[in-house]
Amino acid sequence: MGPACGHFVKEYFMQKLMITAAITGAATVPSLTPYLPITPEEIANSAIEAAQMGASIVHIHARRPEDGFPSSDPALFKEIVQRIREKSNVIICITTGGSTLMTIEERTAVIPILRPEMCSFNLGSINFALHKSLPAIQTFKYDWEKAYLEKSKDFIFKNTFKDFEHLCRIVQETKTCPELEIYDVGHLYNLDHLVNENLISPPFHLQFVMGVLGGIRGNPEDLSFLHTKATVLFGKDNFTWSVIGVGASEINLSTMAIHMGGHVRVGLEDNIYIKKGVLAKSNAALVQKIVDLANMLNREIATSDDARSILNIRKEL
Ligand code: KMH
Ligand code: ZN
Repeated sequence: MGPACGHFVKEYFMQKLMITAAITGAATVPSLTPYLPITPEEIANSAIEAAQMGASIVHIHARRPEDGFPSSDPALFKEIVQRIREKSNVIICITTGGSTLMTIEERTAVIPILRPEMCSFNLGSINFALHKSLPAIQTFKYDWEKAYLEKSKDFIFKNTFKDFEHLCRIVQETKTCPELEIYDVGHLYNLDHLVNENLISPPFHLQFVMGVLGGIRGNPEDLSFLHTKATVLFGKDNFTWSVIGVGASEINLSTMAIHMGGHVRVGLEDNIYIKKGVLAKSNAALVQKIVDLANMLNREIATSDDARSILNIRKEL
C-alpha cells in the first residue's frame, strides 16, 4: 500500500560518479591565480593530488615552464605523463584543444606518440572569448598574457569537419577514448553527422562545456536541453555525459549533474574559485568539493578502474 497522498518516487540506477580534474588548461593565465600549475612537475603533482582526492580522470595541457605559455611540445606532455604514472593509476586525458594559437596538427601531434587512454575532441568552431578576465588582473606576471586575452575577442576556436575527420582517424588508429566536447547544441548535430558517416560510433562520452563566452551558458534549462537533445539523437543507453560549468556556474551545474546521473569535470582550467571571491588553492580542493556534494547526494565516487569499465577504455597501452 502506498502513501495516502503524494506520488511514488521512481528509483533508477546511477553509475558511480566520475570526476575529471582539468589541471591547468590554456584559458586561465598565470596572473589570474598563483595556484595555477605551470611546470611538468607542478602539473603532475597537482594531477596526482586531485586523483588522491577522488578524481578518476585528469585532463592535461602543457605549458612552457619558463613563462606558463600554453605549449603543444610532446616532450613536455611526455614528462607530465611519466611523472603521473610513477605515482598514480588515474586515467590521463590529453587535450587536443591546445590553445588559441595552435593548428590542429600541432594540437593532435602528441596523441599517436603517447597513446593516452583518453583525449579531448572538440566538436565545433566557436568564438572563445577570454577578454572578460582582463579587469580581474592588476599586474601581469608575463608579457604574453595581456595580448593573449585581448586577442581572444577576435578569435575563432577552429574545429571544422575536416578537423573532425583528422581526429576521428587518430582516435580510431590509437583506440583512444574521446572526451567529446560539446559547447553548444549544434555540436551534438555535428556528432550525429559523424555517426551517420560511420566516422565514429556510440557508445561515447559527452562533455558538455557550458559558460564559455561564445557557447551555451550555464543555466539549468541549458543543461536539461543538451541532455534531452543528446538522448533524442543517440538514445539514453548510448552515451555517458559530464558537465563543465566554466566560471561561476561550476558548482551549480555539477550539483545538477550529480543528481541527474551525469558526471562532473572541475579544475583550474575551467574555474579558479572555490567559492565566490575566494581562489581555490588547488585542483584537489575543487575535487574535494564535488566529493562532498556527491556524499550529500548519496552518489558513490568512481575509482579510475570503475571509470575504465564505465567508459570501456582499451586494456592494452
Ligand atoms: N578549456 C575547456 C573550456 C580541450 O582541451 O580540448 C575546454 C577544453 C578543450 O578542455
Ligand atoms: Zn582542455
